[in-house]
Amino acid sequence: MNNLTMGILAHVDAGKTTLSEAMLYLSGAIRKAGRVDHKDTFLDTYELERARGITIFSKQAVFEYNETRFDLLDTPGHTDFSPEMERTLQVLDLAVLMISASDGVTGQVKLLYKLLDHYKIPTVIFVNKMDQALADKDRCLNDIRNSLSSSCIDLSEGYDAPEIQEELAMCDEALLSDFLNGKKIEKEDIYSLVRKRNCFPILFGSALKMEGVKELLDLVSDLAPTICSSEILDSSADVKRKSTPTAGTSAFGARVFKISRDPSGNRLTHLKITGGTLNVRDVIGDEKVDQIRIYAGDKYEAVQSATAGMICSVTGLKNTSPGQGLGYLEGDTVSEVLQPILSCALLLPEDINPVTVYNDLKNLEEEEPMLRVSYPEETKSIEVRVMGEVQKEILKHILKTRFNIEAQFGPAHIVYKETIAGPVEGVGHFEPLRHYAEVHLLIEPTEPGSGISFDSNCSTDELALNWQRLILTHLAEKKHLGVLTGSELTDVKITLIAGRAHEKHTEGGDFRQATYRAVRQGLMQADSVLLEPILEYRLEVPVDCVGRALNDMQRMNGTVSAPDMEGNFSIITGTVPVACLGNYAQELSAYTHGEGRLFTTLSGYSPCHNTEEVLEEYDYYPDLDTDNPSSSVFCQHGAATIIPWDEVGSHMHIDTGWSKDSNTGTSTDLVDNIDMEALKKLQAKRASMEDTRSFSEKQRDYFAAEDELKAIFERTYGKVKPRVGNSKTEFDESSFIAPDESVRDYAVEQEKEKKHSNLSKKEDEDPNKEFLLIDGYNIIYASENLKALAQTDLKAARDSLIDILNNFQGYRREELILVFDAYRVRGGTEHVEKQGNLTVIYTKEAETADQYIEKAAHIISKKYRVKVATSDAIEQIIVFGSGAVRMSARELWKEIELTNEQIREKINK
Ligand SMILES: Nc1nc2c(ncn2[C@@H]2O[C@H](COP(=O)(O)OP(=O)(O)OP(=O)(O)O)[C@@H](O)[C@H]2O)c(=O)[nH]1
Ligand SMILES: [Mg+2]
Repeated sequence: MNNLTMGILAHVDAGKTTLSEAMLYLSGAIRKAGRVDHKDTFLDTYELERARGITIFSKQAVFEYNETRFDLLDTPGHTDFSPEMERTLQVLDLAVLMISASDGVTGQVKLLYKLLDHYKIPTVIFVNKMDQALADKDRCLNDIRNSLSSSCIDLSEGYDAPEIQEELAMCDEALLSDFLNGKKIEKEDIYSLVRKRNCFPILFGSALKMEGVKELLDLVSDLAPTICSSEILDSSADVKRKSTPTAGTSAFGARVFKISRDPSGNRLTHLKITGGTLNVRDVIGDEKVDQIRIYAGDKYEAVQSATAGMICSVTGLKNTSPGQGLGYLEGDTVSEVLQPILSCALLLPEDINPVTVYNDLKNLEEEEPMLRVSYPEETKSIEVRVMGEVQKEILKHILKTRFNIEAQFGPAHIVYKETIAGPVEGVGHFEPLRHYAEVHLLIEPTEPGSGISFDSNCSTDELALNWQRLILTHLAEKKHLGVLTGSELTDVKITLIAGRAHEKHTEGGDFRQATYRAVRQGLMQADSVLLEPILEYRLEVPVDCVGRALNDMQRMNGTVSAPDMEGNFSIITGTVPVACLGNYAQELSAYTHGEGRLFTTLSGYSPCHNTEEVLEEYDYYPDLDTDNPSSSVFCQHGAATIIPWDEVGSHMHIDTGWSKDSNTGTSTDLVDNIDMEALKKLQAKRASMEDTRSFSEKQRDYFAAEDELKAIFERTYGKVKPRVGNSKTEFDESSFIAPDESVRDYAVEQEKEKKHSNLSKKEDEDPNKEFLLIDGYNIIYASENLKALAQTDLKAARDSLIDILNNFQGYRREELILVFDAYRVRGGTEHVEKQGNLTVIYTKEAETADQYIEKAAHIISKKYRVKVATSDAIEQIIVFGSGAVRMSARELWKEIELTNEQIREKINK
């Protein structure tokens, strides 16, 4: 029996769920067809779906019809849930694109049509709601053929009529020549046209009245043998659709398309088996498959195994993610096209710890990866990406019901992107002692909306294939950030044009460093272009309001078509920046007294209409973004040295000979569309602004650069490994300052006991107690005075900090714990000193202060609130993950100053 995965896609409310219900009913899979309006459908099972009458989550069901087993996927039509819909596209063999006769071809339908093309999915069109009085078959047909493609052909009356035969023949050159030689076009020809996406049959009907549904079932089941056949067609479509089982192999392969949780909280990995068989207790990666479920609505049947072509949901896997390939598809990840264009801060009640919420949201992000949950240092509030208002409502509901969090959303911000205007060579070099990698990349702008692509054009004599592959993996594993605002880079092609490895010293992580740096170095030289999201709109207003509507759209930097008339309404179409449209729907409703209608769909990203303003607002300094450095690391006189991006060119070991004037690479006319003069001026201003930085900013920058080297190393090789005795750490040995000898004099046992009694004593005291863990050396080095002192007398600097903190402790409610690194001291042991009210801890050999802090924060945060003061960017993430809040060294110093002022004030009174 053939097994076909079929998805139903449409604009919101076109009748997808109703059609799914009708198919399940007619095939005998369910006894009674439910009604969306009666809140009793088989597939809209989630309480909010029933309440609102819309589908929010894609749902699956199985039915059999004419010797074919169908895995049916019903998808949400609301644009806020388009990412959920798009995820199903990764596994479809066939799509039913529904068009509501009353709405016609909407922007959303056009978007779906484009997506189906992107994923190369054979498609059948079903025009629904033909039972409604105003439904007009000819008008719909014209609309579809004009707006989508003339390969959309009406097969509702069969295919024998001469004009239909002609239309079909026009879909394929070979077929046309046969047709002109007198051949009649047969069913099989049509099936093969559909599979190759050269023809899109159209049927008409009413899902609600179950008219035309049987005809649709007949057509899709007739198509099944051709679509499921493993015969390779001459079309590129088959190459793209890797999710179709490969004939002749029994190797297991699967594509994950969705993660969700069942009502008991079990994590479900929804996947399509693309090859071989999956059995219960099979091991994927290093995880065991517990249960294999075949879902139908919210019910499921647990099975022992699932075979190629089937959709199933698996428990027991914790590390899967949508788009991931398993088995022979491992490493082959599908990335999504649609991305949220808005970002919102989550507003939480005061008594709720953002750390807990952050962790909950990270959990939720597995199910909706588009949320891109973040906790930016600057704003100190959780940010999520959202598609729109309805999704926000649903998120609020999920946070309340699943995690018992009452959250609100702050105002939405636009998600900008960046690209470049002309080709550029980016270079990166990473060579701390005993490491080596050099990478040269050609970065070229590509068509708007094309995203990022990667390629290699580098001789294997110069760089072995495995290193080349690694570089391509590193390019693909990260979202690269532009240098104007730190927004995501898009619409570029990055080609590896040269690279060098060292026979002995190159390690995998070295190429990661060199690659990331090469991208940023390239961007620093390029003319960057800020992109903003643009909507395609259709505005319907009463004729007497058209003047106002045209004015408004132009005022909002929109384009406008010449108005069309439809009855008493004027129709204007065009594009408008999302940032300008704001709440126009409300305004429209007011001035048209509720008669005007506005339809919008995301059309893509275009050069920003107010770049200068946005840059002012972002105030992003690429040089200060230490997580995304553009500099390179060279080995000079036996020491690692950071060379800034604008000087690295002459240091590189390879010269590719590439120059802006040589003819490689393509430019776009993006430059013409934006005010490059203004941009250049602004960039110059920003560059000069660095000299006007305040003292503390300069200090921050200075240390950021110094910390960078340490940070790189930790990012690349991880910090959990003990570092003493590991030869690879030698490069930063000189920069490490050994703690004073005298601190080792304490007896180990005594100290341990002290420390434990200290910590446990505190636990016994006040449950509202808070702890502040302080990374000692980081704080010393964030103060100009103490740093200078440390250079001549480290102990004096430490003592001075201890004094300052002791004073500070007297005015704080938190318990202060000051931690000093001792991990370089051979035979050094962990010990604790009590200095006044302050607890001072010296870490043991092979343990850094941040390792200690991480561990301690983890333990203490189970019971108490923990804050960590440090300036290490890496630590922030780790410590944060363990449930502690972080403050920077600068902030701690500010607080200390403030407290001192207060003390002075008190004394003076
Ligand atoms: N008159 C008429 N109404 C229909 C037909 N099909 C669906 N409807 C109605 O249209 C509304 C939306 O139907 P749904 O099946 O929920 O539409 P949907 O495409 O699944 O909607 P989303 O999942 O929210 O995108 C409901 O009120 C249905 O009863 C039809 O053929 N004729
Ligand atoms: Mg639905």
